[in-house]
Amino acid sequence: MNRIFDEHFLRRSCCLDGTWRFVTDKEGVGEERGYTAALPDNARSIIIPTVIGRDKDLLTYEGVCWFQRRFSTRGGTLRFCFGAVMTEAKVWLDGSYLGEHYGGFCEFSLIAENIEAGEHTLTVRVDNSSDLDSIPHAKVDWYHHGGIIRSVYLEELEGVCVLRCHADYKLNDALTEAEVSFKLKLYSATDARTSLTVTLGDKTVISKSINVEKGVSEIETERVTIEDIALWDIDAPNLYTLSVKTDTDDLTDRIGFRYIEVKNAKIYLNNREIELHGANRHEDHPDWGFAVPAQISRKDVEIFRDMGANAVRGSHYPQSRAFVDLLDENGLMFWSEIPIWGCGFTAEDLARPLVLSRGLEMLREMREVYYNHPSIVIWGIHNEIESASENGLAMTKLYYEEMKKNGGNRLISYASRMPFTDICFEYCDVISINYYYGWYEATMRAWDNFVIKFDARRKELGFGNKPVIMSEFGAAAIYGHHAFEALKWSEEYQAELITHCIEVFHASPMICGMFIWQFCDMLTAKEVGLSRARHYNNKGILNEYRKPKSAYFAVKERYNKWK
Ligand code: ADA
Repeated sequence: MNRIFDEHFLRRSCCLDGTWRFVTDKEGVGEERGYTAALPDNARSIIIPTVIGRDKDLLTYEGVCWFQRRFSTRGGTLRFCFGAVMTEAKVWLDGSYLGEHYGGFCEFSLIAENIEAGEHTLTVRVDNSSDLDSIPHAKVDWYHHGGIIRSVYLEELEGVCVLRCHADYKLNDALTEAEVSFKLKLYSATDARTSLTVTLGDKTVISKSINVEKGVSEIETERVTIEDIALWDIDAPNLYTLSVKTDTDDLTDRIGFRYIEVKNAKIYLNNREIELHGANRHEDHPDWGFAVPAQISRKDVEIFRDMGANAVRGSHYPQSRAFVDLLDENGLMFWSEIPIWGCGFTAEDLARPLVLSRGLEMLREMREVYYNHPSIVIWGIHNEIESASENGLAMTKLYYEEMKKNGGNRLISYASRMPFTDICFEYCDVISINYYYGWYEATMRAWDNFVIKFDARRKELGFGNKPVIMSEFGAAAIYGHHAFEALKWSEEYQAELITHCIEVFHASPMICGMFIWQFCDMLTAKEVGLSRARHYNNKGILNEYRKPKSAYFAVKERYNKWK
C-alpha cells in the first residue's frame, strides 16, 4: 500500500505484493543464466514488500538478487509501478528487458505496450552494492538494506491516461483566493482526442476536450480562480481532493493551499511566524527495515502529535508516500531530502560526475513525485557534505538553483556539520546546522555560547536575514538504563542534554526550528555500527519499538507548552 487513499476508480489496478520467488546472485551471473525469464530451481519464496536482510542468513548480504512472480492480465498496455526498490532495479517482462531505475527511495514506473491477455512473468534484478559513485555512499549511519521495499502495482492503461497532475497555485495577499493551474503528464498509445475534467473537492474547475499526442506528453491547463479557500495549516490541515478524468482513465490526489516564506530572518506559514518543533525520523523498524507498513507510519505520526511536534525531518531520504499522506492529514510540516549523507564522501568525491548527476536526478524525481504534498515545506538538498570545500559549493549551487527554479512554494536547505567553516550558506533559504555538543565534543553548556558565536558568523557573512534551524543535536541513551548521576548513555543524561538544547534554541531569536536527533533508535551499518552500542544508533528519544525514553517526556512537555 503506497498511498492511504485510492488513486484510481476507472483504471484497473492490481497490487502485486505477496509471494515472489527470490534468489541471490553474488557472482552476477543471473543474466547469462537466463534468470530474466526463469529463476533456478533453488529459488526460495519471499513476501514483498521487504528488505532482504529480514530473510534468513541475509542480514549482511550486499549485491545482486532476483525477484520474480507470475501475474495474469487482460493485456494491452501495462504499467508497472514500483513504490521503491533499493538501490538499483532492472526489470524484464517474459524475459524481455523493460527498463531500469537508480535510487532506492522514490517511486518509478515502466510501461509495456501490446501485451497479450493471459499469464506473464515479471522479473526484477535488485542490486544494493555500492561503490564511489553510489548514493547513498557505502558509509552511512543506517542499515543499507536492499530489496523491494514498497508495494508494486500493475495497471492496465486504456486510451488517454493521466500519469501525474501537479497543482501550481498563487495565493492572493489575504490568502483567501488561489489561482490554480494544473500540469498534466499524459500517456496515450496513439494520437487521440478526449474529454478532460478536473475537480477540486466538489467543484468542477476544468471541463473541455483536448488533443493528445502518442506517447508521454505534458500539458498545462489555463489558470482558474478558487475563492474562499480553506488553507492547509498545522492546526487545520484542510485538504482538497483533486481528481482528473479523461474518457477512459482517472487519477485522484490531494492538495492543500498554504504559503511558506522567509521574512525578516523568520519563517512564516500562512503569514504567521512559526518555530518548527520536531525530530528526525528514519523510515526504519527492527522487524521491517525500510519496508515499514503504513500502520507503523500511522503510529509514528500519532507519537509526533502526542509529543507536541509540528514538524518532521525525513532523514535521510524520501519517505513512503503513505507516511507523507498522513503528515498532510495531520498538519505536520515535513523536510524531505535525498540520500546524500556526506560523511561518506570526500571533497574530491563530490565532484564525481556520476555522483553529481545522480543527486540531481534524485532531486528532480523527489520533486516530481512529492510535488502536491502540502506538508512538504522544505526540500533538503544534502546532509553533512564537505561544505567548506569548493566542490561542496559547486554541488550546493547546482542543487539549490535546480530546486529553486521549480520546487513549488518551498524553502530550500541542507544540513551543515561545519557551522564555522561552511562556505555554501548563500545557496539555501534557511541555514541548518547539525552539531553534537555534549555528546561528541565539549559539554552541553557549550550550546549557550554556540548561539552567540554562530549568530555573529552568520551576520558577518551577510546572512543575518536567513533563519537558522538546528537540524540535528542529541545524545545516545540505552533504553531502560537509568542513573542517579546523569552520565552519558543514561536516559537521564539524554533528557538533560536535549532539554538544555531545546530551551537554548527556543530562547534564541536566530533559531526558527529544531529537529532532535532522533525519533527512534535504529540498526546501523557496519562501518559506523562497530563503534556503536548494540550496533544501533541509540540517539532515539524512543527505542526502536517506539517505547519512550525519559527525554521523550521532557520534549513533550516543552513542545506542547510552546504550541
Ligand atoms: C550526523 C548524521 C546522522 C547521524 C548523527 C549521529 O549528524 O547526519 O545521520 O549519523 O550524525 O548520530 O552522529
